[in-house]
Amino acid sequence: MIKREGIIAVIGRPNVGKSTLVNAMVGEKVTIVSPKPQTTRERIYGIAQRGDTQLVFADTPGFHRSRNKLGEYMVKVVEDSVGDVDCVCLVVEPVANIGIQEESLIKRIGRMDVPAVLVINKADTVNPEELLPVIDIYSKAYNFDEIMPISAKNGQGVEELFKLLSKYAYEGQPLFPEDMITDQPERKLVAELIREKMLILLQREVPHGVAIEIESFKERDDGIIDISATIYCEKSSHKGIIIGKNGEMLRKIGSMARRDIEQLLGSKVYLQTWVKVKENWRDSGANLKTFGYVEE
Ligand SMILES: Nc1nc2c(ncn2[C@@H]2O[C@H](COP(=O)(O)OP(=O)(O)OP(=O)(O)O)[C@@H](O)[C@H]2O)c(=O)[nH]1
Ligand SMILES: [Mg+2]
Repeated sequence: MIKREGIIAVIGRPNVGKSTLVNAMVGEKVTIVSPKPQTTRERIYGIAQRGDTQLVFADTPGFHRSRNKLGEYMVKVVEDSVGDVDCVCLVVEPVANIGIQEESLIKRIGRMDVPAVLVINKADTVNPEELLPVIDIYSKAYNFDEIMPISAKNGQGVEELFKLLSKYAYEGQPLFPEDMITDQPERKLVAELIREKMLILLQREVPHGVAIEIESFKERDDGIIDISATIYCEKSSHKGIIIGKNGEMLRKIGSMARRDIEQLLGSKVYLQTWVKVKENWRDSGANLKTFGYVEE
């Protein structure tokens, strides 16, 4: 029985491992991960439970200097996510240097006067003694309530971090039903898995200019789920790259995504994908709205 609940905002520059951390807390993949910065575009709740405590982790887009309307939206999501939570986790790389993104986020945390935990992620990539100067520089920059090195990827320190964050939970009813792992609808998770494969397989700007719309999602009598998805990209040259020679790239994206979607839905999936161009949609307010990138 859940007796304690809390909301934890997970913030940081792009690519530090925020989504990897949220997935590790939940124990399932609720938010996509890729080696490219600016993977996450929205606030995504990952719901994690241990014992009598439910912690709702708000994954957020990486904080960066926005270059288009989508970027502005992403930055706004981060800024908004710091309000009204029980604790903020600032996730950083294990480097003894505070970048402008971190500086700006620390200022924001200071203004909100919310409990703040510094999470030094990717501890698996450095020697333990290399963490000391990182801890030192950050503890001089801000009075963090706790500082904790972890590896979200291999799980090191993740359970300890949950325990530590439980301190900021309150007695009360769970915010979400106990069997729920995310606030994201199935269609959205499916669209995100397709986008994840594109971030993994495609280079440079191409995957960043992609938005996915699920056109249909139907279960057949034999249990197979038919999904049809349209991939919108920003330029016709991008469309060619996404489809690839003889359709090879699109097939690869489709089959990688399908495997993950089948695992997510627990049934066989038939996935059809279409590619369309919507010129510079990332700078069009109307298009952002169509793709669901709107402020609540
Ligand atoms: N070695 C190592 N790599 C990690 C760790 N955590 C995450 N990564 C890798 O770092 C990359 C970025 O991870 P994400 O979880 O997508 O990072 P993010 O902060 O959510 O990125 P954005 O959504 O773009 O802001 C991926 O390639 C991860 O596999 C870690 O603890 N150790
Ligand atoms: Mg992310």
